[in-house]
Amino acid sequence: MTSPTPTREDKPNALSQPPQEVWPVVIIGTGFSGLGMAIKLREAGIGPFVLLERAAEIGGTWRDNNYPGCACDVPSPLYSFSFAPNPNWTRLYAGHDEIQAYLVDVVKTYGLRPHIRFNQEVACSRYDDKTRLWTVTTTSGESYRARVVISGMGALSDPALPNIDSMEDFQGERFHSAQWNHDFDVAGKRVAVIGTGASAIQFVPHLARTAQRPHLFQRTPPWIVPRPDRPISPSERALYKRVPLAQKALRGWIWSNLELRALAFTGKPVLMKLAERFARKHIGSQVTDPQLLEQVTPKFTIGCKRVLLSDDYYPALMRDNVTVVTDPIARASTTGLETRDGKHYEFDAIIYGTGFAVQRQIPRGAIFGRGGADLAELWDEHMQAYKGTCVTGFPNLFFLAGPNTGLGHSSMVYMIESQIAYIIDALRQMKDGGWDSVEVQASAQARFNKTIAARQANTVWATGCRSWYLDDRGCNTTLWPGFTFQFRKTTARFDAEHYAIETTRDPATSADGAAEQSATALVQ
Ligand code: N01
Repeated sequence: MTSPTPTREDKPNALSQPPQEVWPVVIIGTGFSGLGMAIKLREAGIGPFVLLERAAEIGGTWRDNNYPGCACDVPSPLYSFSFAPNPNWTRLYAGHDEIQAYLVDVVKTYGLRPHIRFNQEVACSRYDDKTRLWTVTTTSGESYRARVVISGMGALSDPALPNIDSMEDFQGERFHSAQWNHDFDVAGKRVAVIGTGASAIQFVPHLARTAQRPHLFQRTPPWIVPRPDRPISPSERALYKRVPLAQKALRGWIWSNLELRALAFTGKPVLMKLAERFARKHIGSQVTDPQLLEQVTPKFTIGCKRVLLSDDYYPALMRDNVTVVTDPIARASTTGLETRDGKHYEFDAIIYGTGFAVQRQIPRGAIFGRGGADLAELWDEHMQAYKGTCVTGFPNLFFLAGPNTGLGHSSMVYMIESQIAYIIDALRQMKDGGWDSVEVQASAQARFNKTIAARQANTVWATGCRSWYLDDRGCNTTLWPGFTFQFRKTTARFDAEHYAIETTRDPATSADGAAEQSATALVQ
């Protein structure tokens, strides 16, 4: 990785210490979001800040998802920070180990470790209207007072487990793909996999090679297209090291190509017909068994759920030792799973590839804003924010990868960087203006979400399939319905005119003596 201003990792500095026990900024999480935010705060001279990490290591979803075969389905020159290119990727689509190593390297290069408090799982964040400060408490009982809280918790952090009758009776091994039990040797074992999403299609080929007779319980077959992966040769890597512009050009080329897909996803779902023909050809070329072909050919519009990339999934299903089960699971027993048609299957282990609790990512009692409002209650109907970043009633709270910032066609890191720039501009304006708090106006948030909802109506995600993109009411609360450059444009400047602003000079503050606290500067 190359960085313009590398700093020593181990050297604590002033920015890692809180002044007067109030942190100007607390960041939650150390995945791409939290780390990128911290780097840009440093560059802007805003802080001190602290990053709270629930685990003992950095990495977020890329730390947790380390199942066999885990890799990124976005090319790595784009699935990395624009300001920290990595000339050392060994493949176009990097595997888990390389991505996690990249993030560890970013932490080292930018000297972030002294800013991180590990094993600090945030239990509750509460805003105090009088002091205009947040108090963030962790499950270990520590608390951090802060002027600004930035959530980098992400949407794909908490596994979703299926609600299957009597599952607790099963005596074998059970785990979710994001909590892979590496101590459990699958070799020669009878293994059930529940789910056939992005994660499952990556680890099933491994199980097909190692386990005795994997059974794949499929509810809906996904659309899968070829994965145009390739090694990046040593000479190509040397070129990227010597001429960073060459890798930048590759990044730009990948970005533009992926961006074209947004047209089909969001404007003209009819264009998806071409993609569907391509995917059908892929299935047909790899699945020669007519019964399996029928089982794995999707019946919904391609793109309605995430389009997956794989060259080794269908060949894995074609193996004699692998069985695809499409009868719904009725219940579990002490020794296995029973399907609705009355068949019973015995297993040594059940592996959940059932995805994440995206729609219920903020539990009740976790975030309290102005007047003690509980964000989870507010989001009961629909998760929504302004520009995926701020929520009315929750001053000085910023979300990275928040509602409607997800993508079906390109790199989340690009979206995260857009939000980071927006937040940095917000904090700069707060600092320059001597503002205590910024809170998005309800009218601006409502207008923004009305536009988003209208645009969702024409997207491929609204063509009738069930996916985690939609909430219980069928509202798409997760994806950005447009090009990524449009999101960048909308977040290019912090539009203070759409925010309610409170300053230290407000009588309400000084009257009760809170002005002293509120003077916590957003700068060292
Ligand atoms: O989860 P999923 P995932 N009984 O939600 C099935 C990202 N990601 O962990 O389709 C039976 O995609 C469910 O069936 P159905 C990416 O954004 C990125 O695989 O709902 N089955 C489905 O088959 C992705 O979208 C990379 O009918 C049940 C599967 O479980 C997201 O993570 C790599 C069930 C869940 O699929 C999540 O992917 C991997 C039940 N009760 C993941 N409940 C990259 O490369 C659910 N299912 C960047």
